[in-house]
Amino acid sequence: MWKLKFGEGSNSSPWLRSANGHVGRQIWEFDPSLGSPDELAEIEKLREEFRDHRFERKHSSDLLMRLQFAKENRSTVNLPQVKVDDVEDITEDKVVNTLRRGIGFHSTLQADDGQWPGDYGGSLFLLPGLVIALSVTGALNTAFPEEHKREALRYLYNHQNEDGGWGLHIEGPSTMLGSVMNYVMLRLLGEEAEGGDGSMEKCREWILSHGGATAITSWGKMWLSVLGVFEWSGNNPMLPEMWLLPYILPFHPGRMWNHCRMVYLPMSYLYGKRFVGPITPTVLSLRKELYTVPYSEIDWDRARNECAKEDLYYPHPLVQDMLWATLDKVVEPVLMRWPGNKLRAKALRTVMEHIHYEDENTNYICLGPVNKVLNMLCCWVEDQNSEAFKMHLPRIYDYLWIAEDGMKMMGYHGSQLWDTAFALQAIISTKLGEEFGPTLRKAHTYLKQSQLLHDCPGNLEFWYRHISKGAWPFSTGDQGWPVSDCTSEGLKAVLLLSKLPSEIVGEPLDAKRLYDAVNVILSLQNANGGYGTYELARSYNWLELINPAETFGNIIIDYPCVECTSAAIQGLTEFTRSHPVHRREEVESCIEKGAKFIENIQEADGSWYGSWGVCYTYGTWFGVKGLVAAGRSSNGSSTIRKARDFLLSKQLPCGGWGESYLSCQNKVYTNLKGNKSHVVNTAWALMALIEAGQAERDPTPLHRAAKVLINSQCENGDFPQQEIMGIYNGNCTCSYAAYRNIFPIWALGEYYCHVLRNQS
Ligand code: LAN
Repeated sequence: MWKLKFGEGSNSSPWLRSANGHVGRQIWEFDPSLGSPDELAEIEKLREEFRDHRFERKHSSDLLMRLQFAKENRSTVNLPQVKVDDVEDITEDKVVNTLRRGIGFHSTLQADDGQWPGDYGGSLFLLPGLVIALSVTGALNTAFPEEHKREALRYLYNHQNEDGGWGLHIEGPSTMLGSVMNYVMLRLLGEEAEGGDGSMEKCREWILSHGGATAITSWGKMWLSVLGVFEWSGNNPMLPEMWLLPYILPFHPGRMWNHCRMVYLPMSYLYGKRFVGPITPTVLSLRKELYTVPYSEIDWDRARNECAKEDLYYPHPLVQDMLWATLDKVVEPVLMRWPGNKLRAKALRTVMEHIHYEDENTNYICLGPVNKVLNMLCCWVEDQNSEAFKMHLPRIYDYLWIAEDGMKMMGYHGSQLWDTAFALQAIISTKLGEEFGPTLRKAHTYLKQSQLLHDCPGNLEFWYRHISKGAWPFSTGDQGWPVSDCTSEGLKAVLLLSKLPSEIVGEPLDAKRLYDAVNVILSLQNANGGYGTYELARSYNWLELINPAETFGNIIIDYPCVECTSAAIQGLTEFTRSHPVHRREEVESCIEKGAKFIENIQEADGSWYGSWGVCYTYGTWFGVKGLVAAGRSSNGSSTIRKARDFLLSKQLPCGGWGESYLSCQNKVYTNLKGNKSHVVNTAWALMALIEAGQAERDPTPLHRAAKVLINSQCENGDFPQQEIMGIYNGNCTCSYAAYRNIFPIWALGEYYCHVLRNQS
């Protein structure tokens, strides 16, 4: 049976390293000796249910983890489920009962190290990259024993669309990237071209009828080239020499968004080396299976700029195509020959230095799933027996997650810190926190143990790194990348805890460490007042012109967004309440500049566009919350009134809100199919309306929203998993498995304290 383990796990490896005792590490292990026949049958049932409904319900409900925890941790709350028939039925008792059951249940999902583990899957282009890398390095069979393979296959077949292809993510329509990558992965895992009960053939038909694999996006071209089923000459140049250019140039890679920079870093190494894995019979066969014309007749120069229309989210502007053509025809030939190749060798050494720096400073977890796998491959290409490659291998499992739909690769190696900071705020908002002392105390410990205490080593400028000391990461201390809003949410959470009795929640964080967090937040404000994700915006918006990734928008620089700016304002205002004098002027001016930025980016209809969650309900919750924290109110500010009217105009007849990920893609508010409501959107909208002063105006819409949340709660205190709610780069989604618990609790907590209790 599969078991979720924490810390080192049971197969500890001499190559596995941690700076804080592996706090927050979550990995699934298979142990054939575990599981009674009943338990195994129960799991099988969950899997079958998923498979039977896979076309209607694309999102798994993280049931394997929940089953495991249900066996291990008993909830201390034992209350009957409540339902309300109409809004007059809502009483304080019923809300408190719902909250106690909700928190009681959510507490059972907390790991011993204090964080909330969970599924962070959803994107479908990640696992194939890992399988390709493992396959070319010859590590596939050892890294993926039978059970892993079986779960990977289960996942793939569960998420194949009815038309035979795969999307970019679990809810998306078929794309060339998703289809080709997942098809190739199935073949590498041993599936025959005619296997899978017709599934393989159906996928091939999809691929061939949409132009064949030459129409895959640039990232796919790179992966296929590594595997040997695409020619490097069919790729646009990714010059490692970019890293040798002077930093003053606006397009220097050191100025790019860290996720973009860290992905193109190893890609430029593989491109610069023209690395190709061993040409196996499967590779030769794939060359025949994936194209509409014989491999030897493919026009690779044309292929450089081909892209299926299904994949096109950010089409290349003409100047970009001209740029790539020049680099390809003029610059690259010089760098491939003497004396240009001397420069190439130097550039490759520099790139490798940066790769090792990233690996070392993240304990081989790396910034994200894409650069993790690419860095691992580069370490192997540099030296097949390298220690670096061995250090990478055990960290693969940090990214793999098992649920009833199979084994997936996650978009990060978890959202541990993020979920913990939110869960704490949710529980504390209910004013029932003290009943859940042990939960709060453990989570508090997690926050303390995960704060980053040092900057990265060496000259930060040389490594293009911002300061880290005092920041919180998104996941674990070992991963170690500071994130602006994680720092703000972490700071808010520890400040709220510091107001509760320390006998219950543990000692508060040292003031010195709060100051360090504040220092990080102050340092991350851009000149326009806004906040991006990890770093300052280091270049201009127009640089997006050279974004070569057709499937992702806004990747070139670290764009400021409403969420991160609002979080910074909230963190700082909370801080000034308890520490009114520390760097007072800077803090005040930072808050004011942040608020102005938020006002400036409000949409004409009163909403805000959320970049990292779906979408206008998420953005608007942050927009309103940030402005209210900065002292604006609905009486004084038309901005907030407009936001309130916007949200009210989107409330569904049932009283809830349900927003589709398509909102983000199309930048138009879009209801979920069938105008269904969603507990997470409903919670965000309810909280935003409460902040916006709706209770004093007319509480009826709030009662109606609360009714939806109360009635959605399941018998065991859980809430249902509905459509996917995480988003990135405009076009791809990811799962936040804990949101369905956290946000209904939080919203009902606010509703209970600020609407119901105020009324009576
Ligand atoms: C994340 C995950 C965390 C997330 C929040 C902190 C929630 C957000 O408020 C700020 C942005 C951030 C840090 C974020 C940015 C984009 C990420 C890293 C991801 C959504 C997880 C995966 C995604 C990453 C870019 C995926 C790899 C693909 C590329 C296009 C490089």
